[in-house]
Amino acid sequence: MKKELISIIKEAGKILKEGYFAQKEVTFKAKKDLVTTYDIAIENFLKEAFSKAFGDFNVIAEESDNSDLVFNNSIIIDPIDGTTNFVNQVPHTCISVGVYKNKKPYIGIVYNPILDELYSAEVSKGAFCNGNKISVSKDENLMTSLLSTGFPYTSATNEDDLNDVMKKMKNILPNCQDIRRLGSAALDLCYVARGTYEGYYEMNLKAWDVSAGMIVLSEAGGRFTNEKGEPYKLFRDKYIVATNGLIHDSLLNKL
Ligand code: LIP
Repeated sequence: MKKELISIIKEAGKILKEGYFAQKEVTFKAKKDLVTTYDIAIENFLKEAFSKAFGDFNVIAEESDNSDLVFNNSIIIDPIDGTTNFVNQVPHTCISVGVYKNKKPYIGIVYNPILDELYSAEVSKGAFCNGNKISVSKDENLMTSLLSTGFPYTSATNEDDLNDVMKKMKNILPNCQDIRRLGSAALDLCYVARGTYEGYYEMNLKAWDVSAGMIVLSEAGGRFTNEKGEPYKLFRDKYIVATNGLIHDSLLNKL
């Protein structure tokens, strides 16, 4: 299944790459939440190809009405993760596809066609970037850790969320090497998986933002939980905290 998934996602990557350099029609789903005709085109392409190739799975996708779908044997798609980057030609943008069997992680693929980086993982078979095995960093010290985070779209409308972002930043920034905000949760998880970042945290993510990156990260030896240190659950948890495992408790303590 993994090989076939990758070849379909690479085809979809051509649409993303074409759109990245083209004039785009942008509409707003919420005050800060963008969508383009390319998000829809990639999603439709993937849904059609996956339904044909993998009939035993339903497809839960960011731009679709998923209300009558049950999460079980499911392919969870984000056609463009990092849409704001895509619109502004910041090359940190990707297609994210997570496959779940009986609600359990199975295969994760994250593809950035602009930088030509394809992250892939199948449970118990390791994590890879462009076919080369990747693993998390060995840094045990929060103070020398490069971290990443993201800011929720609700920062424009929900003062509690905004205050929580600022509070956590104030607790963590003085106690780590530095913090990045590159704008794609799927890629942020892969950057922890490949050892670029020691850790990453963010609130209000949706299942399609993290469904694939979580599988890549755990196959690379990383750990992810909610902010209380409990196993992170798709469709439930407000916060994801993802690390190399070694700094996990220190990061949770500061959050
Ligand atoms: C986005 C992310 C980004 C995060 C936003 C949003 P989209 O996904 O991956 O890093 O901060 O909250 O979820 O909307 O570009 O698919």
